[in-house]
Formats: sequence, structure tokens, C-alpha cells
Amino acid sequence: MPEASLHVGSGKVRELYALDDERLLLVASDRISTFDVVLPTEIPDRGRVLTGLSGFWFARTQHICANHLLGLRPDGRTTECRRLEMLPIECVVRGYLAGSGWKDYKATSAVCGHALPPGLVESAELPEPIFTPATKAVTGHDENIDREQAAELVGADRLAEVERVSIALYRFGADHARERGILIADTKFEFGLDEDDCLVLADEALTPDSSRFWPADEYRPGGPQSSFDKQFARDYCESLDWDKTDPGPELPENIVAGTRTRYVEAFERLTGIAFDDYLADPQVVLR
Ligand code: Q0Z
Repeated sequence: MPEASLHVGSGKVRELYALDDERLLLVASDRISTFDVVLPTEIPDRGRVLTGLSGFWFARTQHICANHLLGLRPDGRTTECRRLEMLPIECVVRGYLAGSGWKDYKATSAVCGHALPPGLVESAELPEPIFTPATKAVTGHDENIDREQAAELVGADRLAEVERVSIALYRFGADHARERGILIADTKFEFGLDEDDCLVLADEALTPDSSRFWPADEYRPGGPQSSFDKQFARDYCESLDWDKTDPGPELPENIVAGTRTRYVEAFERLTGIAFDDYLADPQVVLR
């Protein structure tokens, strides 16, 4: 645990520490979850890939929105960030119909109040990206909410601002990724407010943990798509007779190695930077 800092929160695979009243350390471990269960086997460097990717996007989206990044530590897995007043909603943007968006569309032909054209298939690209906010569930899954409920939580003006900024961030990331062979089907942003009540992008951004990454060359609308990063681990887990409750299975070394390669490949494709250069000096993603 980082020196002289207080542990203030745990996610499934990340930890949060307070440096002081104004600054936090966000530490990404190498733990991985499949089917919502954290596995006993780590994927070496996974936390570094996620940290480096977030840093890359923070450095390149400052023209769209301010962000919480203060610096990356030499370990490559620790982000020093501004401590904000977090907004109580998850800002989800969907460019394709997957997950709960597909489920809602099948049932109602709409997603979070967005009426959509008839006849869309699973994984179809949407005519325009849509903003589908969700509440932050303490345990279990976030729940989609409509505009009215979101406005009650953050106010109508702030909601309009996070919608505009979230869609602009998604378009920037999805356009960049598509040119490099990765489809970002959807993504979740978290925002906070600084001491002047200015909107600030926080947490992680446009990573495979906060998004669905699909390999573009395998994209076939009309069914579920394979995950760019986790498909090996999911397929292995599906081949066992595991009931998908805790504890999860150990991963064999070929699955660990293949999964690590996919994370490193996502990093290198998106950043254009050799992962070894990131390991030598994490600041390379910020230039
Ligand atoms: C992020 C989370 C994690 C557990 C709070 N800049 C910020 N200011 C205030 N709060 C947060 C941030 Cl990023 C904040 N989370 C999510 C991350 C472990 C929970 F690494 N919670």
C-alpha cells in the first residue's frame, strides 16, 4: 500500500487512497473478473495497461473536458488525481446495441427513453450514440434511469452538460479506436465537480474495464460479439463446470499469457506506444 496514505475505498480490482484533503491515489491491481467474479489468478501488467490507457485518453481529451489526472507514478499502476465531489450517476454512452441496451430495446424498442428505429439486431451500430445514465449500485448491477430521474439526481443543467460532454468523449475515443481496429461498443464515464463547481472527468476513461471493446475485424451484427480483452478467459471459464459464483477458477498459464497479450495489444494499438516504453516511463502516454 502506498506510503503515508489512507485507504478510502475498494473496487473489485482497484483501490483508492487519500494522499491529503485534495488528492487521491487510484491503484489498479492485476486482478481480473469474469462473469462478475474476481478470479484467484492475476494477469501480469493488466493494471498498468488500464492505468496507461486512461492516462493516454486524459491527456488527449482536455479540449473536451477537464479531468482529475495529476500524474502517473513510476509503478505504472498508480494515478495521482484531484479529489472531487463525485456526481451520483454513471454516464453511459452507447454506440452499439449490447448488454442492457439490447435487452431494453428487445423489450420496448427504446433504451433509456431514446426511441430507436425498428428491426435493429443485437450488436447493431446505432444511428447516433445515445446517453443512457445509470445509478451507482453499491453492490450488483447499475440500474438504467431515464432523463427525469437523472435530472432529479444532478439537476437539469448539469445533466445537459454531462450528456453533451459524454457523447463528445465517446465519439473522440470510438473514432480513434475504430481507425486502429477496435470498436468501442459502449462506455461509462464518471464525473466530479471541483471547488469551483466545474465539471471534471474522473475515475478511469475509455478502458476495456469501463467499456466494451470488440475486435473490428470480427464484427458481425446479429449476435453477441467477442470481447477484445476477456474472451480467452471467458471461453476457458465456460469450458469448466463452474456455476459462476465465488470462488472462481484458477486460470492456466496459456490463458494468462494469451489474455495479457490482448491487453498489451489494445494498449499498443490505441496509444501507438510500445508497452515496454510505458513500463520504462509511464509519462510517455501523457506527451
Ligand atoms: C472514484 C473507485 C477505486 C474504489 C470515488 N477523483 C476522484 N475524486 C473523488 N472520488 C473519486 C475520484 Cl476518482 C472516486 N471512485 C471509484 C475507484 C476504488 C472506488 F479505485 N470512488
